Amino acid sequence: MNEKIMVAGAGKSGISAAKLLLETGGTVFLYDSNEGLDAEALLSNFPKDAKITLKLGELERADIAGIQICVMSPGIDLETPFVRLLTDNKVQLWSEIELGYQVAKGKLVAITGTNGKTTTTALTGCIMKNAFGDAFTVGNIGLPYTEVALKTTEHSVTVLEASSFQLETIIRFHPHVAAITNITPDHLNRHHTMEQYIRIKEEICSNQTKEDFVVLNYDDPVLRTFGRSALCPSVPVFFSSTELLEDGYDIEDGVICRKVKGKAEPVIATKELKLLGRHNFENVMTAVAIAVCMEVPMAVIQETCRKFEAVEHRIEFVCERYGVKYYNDSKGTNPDAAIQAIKAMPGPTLLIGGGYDKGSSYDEWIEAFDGKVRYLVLIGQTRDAISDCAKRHGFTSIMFAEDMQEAVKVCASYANAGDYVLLSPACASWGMFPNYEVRGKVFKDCVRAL
Ligand code: UMA
Repeated sequence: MNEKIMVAGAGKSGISAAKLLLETGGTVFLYDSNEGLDAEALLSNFPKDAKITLKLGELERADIAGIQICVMSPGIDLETPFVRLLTDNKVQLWSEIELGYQVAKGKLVAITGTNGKTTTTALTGCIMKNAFGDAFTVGNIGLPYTEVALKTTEHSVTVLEASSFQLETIIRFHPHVAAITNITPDHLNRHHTMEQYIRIKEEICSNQTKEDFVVLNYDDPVLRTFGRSALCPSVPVFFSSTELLEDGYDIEDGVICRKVKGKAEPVIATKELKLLGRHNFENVMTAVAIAVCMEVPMAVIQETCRKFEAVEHRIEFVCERYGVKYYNDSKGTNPDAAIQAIKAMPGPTLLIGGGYDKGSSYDEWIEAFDGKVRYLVLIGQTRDAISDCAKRHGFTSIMFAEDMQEAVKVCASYANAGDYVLLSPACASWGMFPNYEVRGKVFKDCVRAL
């Protein structure tokens, strides 16, 4: 890449992309619309003599003279005026994962979907590491693809979590195995319509051929139709947690099975897994299906699934105290995610909820309690709104706490042996914590101090 390439956005993706371009002999024009950023701190990421120029604030036509490619950070909306300026001037937009793909070697697995993609990516990454050794886990999960692309060899396997933002500007990006876990409404403020959001998710297979595979959720009508249509360019592999399939992956009498022409090969019993809940069994089926497509021996798949623990802050088991099991689901920052967590609890639960007000409706979450929640302990700005909503649904076992420490103490004193305590707030953490990670860590510290 010995031409001058623009990189838009100076966050994680932009810095990694710029470093990669410089290392491959390119010249970089790094741009960020936020003029409040510290230019010196940003430039300290690169060697002093690096061929890089930085511009913060408004992008002008003169800035992009001679530029033909712009590597986009995922957080940049394509309708932003500076992006229009680029496309009006025939600058080709490359997703950061497109740049990673064009430089990386070896085989690529890419996973997208509205929910479950991080857990599926983490589990698939572990399976690939155990099977092939030379494996990387990258993408929306937190480590940009461009950060590792130059370290890959033709023997490497890279497992990438792809968000709709990253898929919007791919060109040649071509995973050998792709997966779409499910599609439900999300990010519609950026993609506008469900049709558009679905189209972008399905882009993950756009460069695949009949030599490739796409793992799809049979229970999702959109994905079932897609897999069976001429629009799907690769071989579809279905999984279902609700129906028995002739071919694919399903759950028979609590055992995840691989089905070939109706014949079942047991893979793993769901009770052997450390992950809880039907949605997690779907994530495991997706990872197993991907691994089989990648020709990983079944024994390696089974062993890895058995040992795999939840991703931090997603229905993460913390510890057991006096017969009570504590789970941290601080990533349950919206009612949909919190519904999955409460459904996953196997018995009576004391639930800690509440936080920053995003204007969500809590009705479906309260309905999902389904007789399982013994006490609801509320913290944060939304506690009155949630309490009012719960009462409207006839749920009155509610207590308020001033902070996390008090909430954990209340739960510990009201819980009986055999109960579960779950932090799954259905709200963002802001107001009480800087982010959901800190909220989850504080919860775990309070629990471990009991
Ligand atoms: N920026 C502009 N102009 C704009 C918008 C943003 O210049 O119009 C600049 C900002 O000023 C900032 C930079 O772009 O300096 C931020 O870029 P970014 O938002 O793309 O963030 P990164 O740090 O590069 O992180 C991104 C992903 N962020 C988003 O998609 C919003 C991370 O996913 C991902 O882990 C990381 O790349 C590595 O691949 C986060 C996320 O929230 C976790 N993802 C969404 C989700 O999971 O729902 C999609």
